[in-house]
Amino acid sequence: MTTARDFINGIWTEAGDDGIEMFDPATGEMIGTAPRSGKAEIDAAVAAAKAAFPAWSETPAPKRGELLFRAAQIMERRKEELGRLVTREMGKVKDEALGDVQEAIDMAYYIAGEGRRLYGHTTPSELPNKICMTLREPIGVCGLITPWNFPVAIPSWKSLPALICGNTVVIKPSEETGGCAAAYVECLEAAGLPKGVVNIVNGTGEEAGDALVKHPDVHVISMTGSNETGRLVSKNCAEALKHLHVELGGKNGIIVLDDADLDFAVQAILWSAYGTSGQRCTAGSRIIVQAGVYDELVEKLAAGAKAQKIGHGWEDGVNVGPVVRPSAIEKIERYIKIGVEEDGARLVAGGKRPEMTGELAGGWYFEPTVFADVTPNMRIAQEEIFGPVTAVIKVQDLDEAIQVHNGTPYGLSGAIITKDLAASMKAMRALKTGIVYLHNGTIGAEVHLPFGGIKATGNGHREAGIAGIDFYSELKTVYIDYSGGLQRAQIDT
Ligand code: UN1
Repeated sequence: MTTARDFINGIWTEAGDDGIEMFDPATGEMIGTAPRSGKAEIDAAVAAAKAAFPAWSETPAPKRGELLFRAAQIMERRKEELGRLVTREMGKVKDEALGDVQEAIDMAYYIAGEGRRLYGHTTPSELPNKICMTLREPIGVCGLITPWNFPVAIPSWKSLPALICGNTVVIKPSEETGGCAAAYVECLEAAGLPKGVVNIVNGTGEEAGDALVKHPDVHVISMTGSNETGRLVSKNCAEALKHLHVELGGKNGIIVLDDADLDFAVQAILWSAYGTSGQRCTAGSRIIVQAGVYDELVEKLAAGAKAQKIGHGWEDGVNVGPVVRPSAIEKIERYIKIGVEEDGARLVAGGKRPEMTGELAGGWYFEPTVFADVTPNMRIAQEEIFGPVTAVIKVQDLDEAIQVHNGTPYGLSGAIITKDLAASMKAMRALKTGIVYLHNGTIGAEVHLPFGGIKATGNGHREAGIAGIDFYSELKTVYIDYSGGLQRAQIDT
C-alpha cells in the first residue's frame, strides 16, 4: 500500500526515524509514519514549483487538460486501492471511501474539460472601434493545506483547478492521511505531469504548514480545517497580501416541517448526521423540527440512530466507522457531558463508546448520538463537535425554524424537508448558508458547483465549479483600440 511520503521535484522521500506515527482508527494499530518535514523541505518544494511554473503555465490549457484526463483514468483504475487506503488512514466506511475517490475522479474529468474553456468575457466598449475583454492568467505557486476527512477528494478540489489554470502546487496534507495524498499524486505523476508541478510536503501545521503559508514565493493559499487555524493562516497571509481561501467549520441545520414524509426525513438525517461518523464540515448537526411532528420524529430518529451498524469501515453493511483519533473521542465525550450537565438536553440515543470486540476493541468508536429538547443557544447547538452527534430543536413554524437555523456563527450547508413548495422556496432564499438542499439533508456536494460557506465558515471564496477556477486565476482586463487615434474613456463621447 502507498505510504505517506514527500514528493519534491519528482523525487519521493519516506519518513526518517523521527516520522509522525500514523494509526488505523478501526483498530488503533500503528500503520506507518509520515515524514516530519519542515522549513527546509518546504523551501525545496516551493523552489521546485517555482522552477516548473514558466513551462507549465505556457503549456496550452487543453494540453494540461489532457494530462488531467489521463490522471482521472488512472484514478479510476486504482479506485478500490485508493478507497482502501482512505478507510485505513481515517476510518470512513467503504461506500464513502470509494465516494471520496470518485469525487477526485469527477473533479479530474470535469477540470480536464475546463482546459478547453477557461473563459473570459468580451464586451462592447463605450467608444467606437474599440473592444474589451478579460483573459485568465495563472498566479504562481499555490500552497494547499488539506484535511483528513476527505483525504483524496479535497486535495483534488484544490490542486486540479489550480493546475488547469497553469499554476504549480505544494500540498501539505494532514498528518493522518499522507498516504492518501501520495496515492493521489502518484496518479498525477503517472499521467505525465512534469516534475515540480505538483509537490507534497508532510509534517505538522506548526512547522510545514506555517513555513508554506509564510514562504514569500507562495502567492496563493487554500486551506480547509479548523476556525482557529483559519484565523491564524489568514493573519499570516494578510502580511504578504496573498490570495487566500479558507474553508472552516459548520453547524448545519436540517428543517423538518409538519407535512414532511418522516421516514424519508429520518433517512436523510441519519445520512447527514452519521455519514463519515459526523466528521464532515457539512454534517447535519442540528435538526430543527416543527412541533406537530416533533415527538414522532425524535422517536424515529433515536430508533434509527440505535440501528446504525458500527464497525470496521471496510466491512459490508457497516454504516458508522470509527472517528479519526483518540482526541476526537475525548472532544465528543466533553460535549456529551456539556449537553447533559450544562445544557440540560435529553440524550435519546448513543452518548458513549460502544463495546467492540476482537481487533476492533482497540479502535476509536462512538455511538451515533441524538440529543432531544435542545434549545437554540445551548453549546451543543452552537459549537462544532465533529463527531456522530446531532441535536434536535423544536420550533412552532417556518419563520421560527429559519430564525433558529440562521442563529449560529457558521453558514456552510442548510436543508429543508417539506412538501410545501412555497415553504421550500422561502427557505431557499432565507437560509444563511453557502449551500442549500431542498428535500434532502446537508451533505452531498457535487464537484461542478461552487462549494463553501458564509459567515464564520469562510472568507467569501468558493472552491470547485467555475468558482474554483476564479480563485486560482488572475483576471487581466484588455482594451483594444483600433480607431487609429486617441480616444479618451469618459471624456470623448
Ligand atoms: C467537507 O466536509 O469538508 O458535500 C467536504 C459533502 C462532501 C464534501 C464535504 N461532498 O458532504
